[in-house]
Amino acid sequence: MTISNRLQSLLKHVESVCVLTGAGISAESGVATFRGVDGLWSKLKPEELANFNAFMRNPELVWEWYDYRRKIIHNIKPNAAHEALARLEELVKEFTLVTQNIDNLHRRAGSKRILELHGNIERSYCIECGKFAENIEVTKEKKVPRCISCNGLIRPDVVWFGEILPEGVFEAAIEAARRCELFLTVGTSAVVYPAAGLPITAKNQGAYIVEVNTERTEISHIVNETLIGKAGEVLPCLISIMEETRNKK
Ligand code: BV8
Ligand code: ZN
Repeated sequence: MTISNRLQSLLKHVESVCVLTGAGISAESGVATFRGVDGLWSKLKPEELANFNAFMRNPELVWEWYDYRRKIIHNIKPNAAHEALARLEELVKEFTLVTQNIDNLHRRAGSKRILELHGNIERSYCIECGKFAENIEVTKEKKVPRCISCNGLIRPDVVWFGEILPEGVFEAAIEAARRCELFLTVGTSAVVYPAAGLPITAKNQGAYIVEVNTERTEISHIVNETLIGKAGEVLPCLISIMEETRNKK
């Protein structure tokens, strides 16, 4: 993999990094992406499932879908790309990982400074009293989990289309994008907003934008450098370059 001299020298000195990730970073762990050929959206329309009205119309179908995704996520593990970002966090003074993924794999890989823009499939709460519900079971008998204190409908703690992002999380992501010297966008098609606006925010603040993807995307014409390849191969290479060059004064 060849990288520019600009990126080579940045990897040697950079101390402030912000990373945006999408479903592509979890593909090598076995999580289906959204827009890929056998992606989630090839079978189901986002508006059919990932929005509040669809949930109120048919909570059973929506819970069947999220439970299917939870079961997949419970039987897989983070890959080399997730681990590389956990290592990157240790190598630089200022680091922020902004993810669109709800699969909890960054946390399981050991990343700490994570901003979950679209929530986390491992959490759920009551739509009536807001009480968070622990270890939700979706069974043949109980197809729609109910709140133990008010019997209200329980929903996954994820952001659905048409819903605003969690309080303060997007603001913190904008701040991190504004402050960073190097912005990495990894495994995202950059079509869902406001997440897809973050690389542009960083670019407008003078950061160097590097895209890692198996193909060009909506923002390839905006970024400074696109590294075409699998995140699980490209990111570990970038980390080994940093480890080799940063120790050599
Ligand atoms: C909102 C959680 C206020 C649930 C998700 C401005 C312009 C246009 C539209 C809008 C706009 N502002 C708001 C909207 C509406 C909407 C939107 O963006 N629509 C899109 C479709 C046009 N946004 C919203 O509704 C947001 N809320 O804005 O609220 C508001 C409301 C209304 C109107 C105005 C303001 C909320 C959006 C969040 C929705 N929830 N997920 C769940 O997961 O079930 S979005 C979900 O889809 C993901 O979280 C992610 O964000 C997105 C999927 O994108 P990616 O992760 O990038 O995945 P994708 O499959 O597309 O791409 C994978 C990439 O990886 C590919 O490029 C592939 O080549 C690459 N790849 C594959 N393998 C690898 C790889 N790369 C590297 N290595 C590999 N091995
Ligand atoms: Zn309740």
